Amino acid sequence: MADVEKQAYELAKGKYAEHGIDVEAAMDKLSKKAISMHCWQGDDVMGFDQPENAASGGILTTGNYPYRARNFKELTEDFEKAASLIPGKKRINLHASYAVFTDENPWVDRDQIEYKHFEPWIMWAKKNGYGIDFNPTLFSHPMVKEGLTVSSPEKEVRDFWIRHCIACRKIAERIGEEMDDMVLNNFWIPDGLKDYPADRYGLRKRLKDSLDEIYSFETPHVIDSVEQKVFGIGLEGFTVGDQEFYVSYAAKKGGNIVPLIDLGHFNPMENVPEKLSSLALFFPYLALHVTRSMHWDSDHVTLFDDTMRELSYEIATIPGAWGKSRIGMDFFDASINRVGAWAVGMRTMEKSLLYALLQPAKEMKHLQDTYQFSEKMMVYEAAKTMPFGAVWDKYCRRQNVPADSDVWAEVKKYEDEVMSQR
Ligand code: RNT
Ligand code: ZN
Repeated sequence: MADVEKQAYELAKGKYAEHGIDVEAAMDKLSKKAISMHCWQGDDVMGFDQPENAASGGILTTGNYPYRARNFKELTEDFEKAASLIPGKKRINLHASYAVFTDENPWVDRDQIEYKHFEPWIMWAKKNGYGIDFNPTLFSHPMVKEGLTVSSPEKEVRDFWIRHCIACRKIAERIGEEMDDMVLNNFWIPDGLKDYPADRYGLRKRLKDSLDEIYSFETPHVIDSVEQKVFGIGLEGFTVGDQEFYVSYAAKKGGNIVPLIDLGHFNPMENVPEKLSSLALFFPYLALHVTRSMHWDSDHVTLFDDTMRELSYEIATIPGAWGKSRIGMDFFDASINRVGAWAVGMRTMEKSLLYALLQPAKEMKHLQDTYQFSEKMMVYEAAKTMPFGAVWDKYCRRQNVPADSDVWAEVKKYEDEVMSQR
């Protein structure tokens, strides 16, 4: 079997070389690019800080698969198991709701959290060689009033969330200092209304004023991203932070504030990968939430589909995009084994990037620029049946992770031995 695999790889390598594509260089490049793996797939976005903590406030997780992680120990052990099945470098994407409370550092509300509440995560990430990204949590909390946080008409509500966001920027900055790294600190603010608004402007003005307060101090170790959305669950009538708002806000503010693009946050007919080339011309970073939306922002586990291939093609071919993209995953499915969900979704990202690095991009660009559109179409089509699978298998083997067909056996074993004991 190993011989067959070896031969398949050598043949594939030769076939790609005929098109001037170096598979070794592609694998090497990919192995150095970190992908941010979101902590929240492991526990259905519940976090550790609220007693009634099922996700709410514009966000929802569905499914009843057993054995979700319930605390820091279980979540980190599941994360490590999943990471052992995924090739490439990893970061961990944390939400503020995952503060670790102990006897020495008892529970505080979200507007009072500090770096010390995340210290266990930092120690653990350092031990495992993961970078860290961060997110304030403006949902699943009683201070989300009628779907509003920093744009609320109530000053008390706005101030609570402004304090939370400021606390999070300070925590992210400290994490960056401790890790000697740039931390992506992403704001998804769910604010919206269920029905048609009577006053859109007022809500947006309050969002802007609150953000100005939140971003009023410098954080040199942080990339601040702002994530728009078309609508939230139960907030279908109006979204305060839409694309125009955040792209304008980030552009006007400058510095390290950038819009974050979530693949599930646009109208279904929009081509989301297409947006990257426009943003790349104007912003220092390309911040991404990679997910699979089905009919709406359903956050299904990412699979190797057209959208993933196109997104990756953009990242691999837009000048500078490989380096300045900050790729984070954002799916959460509670109806399947969560370690398996992480493994498949993250592997899909790696697989799509490898596929993109092996495309005859130079050849196709030349054909486009010389108006040879028939040939370009045919090269594009022919590239689809290149022996990509053999290169992907090789990459997995080199990275000491199982091939696609062996992932489930590993997950099932872990489910039987560890998860089912909970
Ligand atoms: C919600 C946004 C947001 C969240 C995470 C948990 O629609 O996509 O990014 O999924 O922050
Ligand atoms: Zn998102």
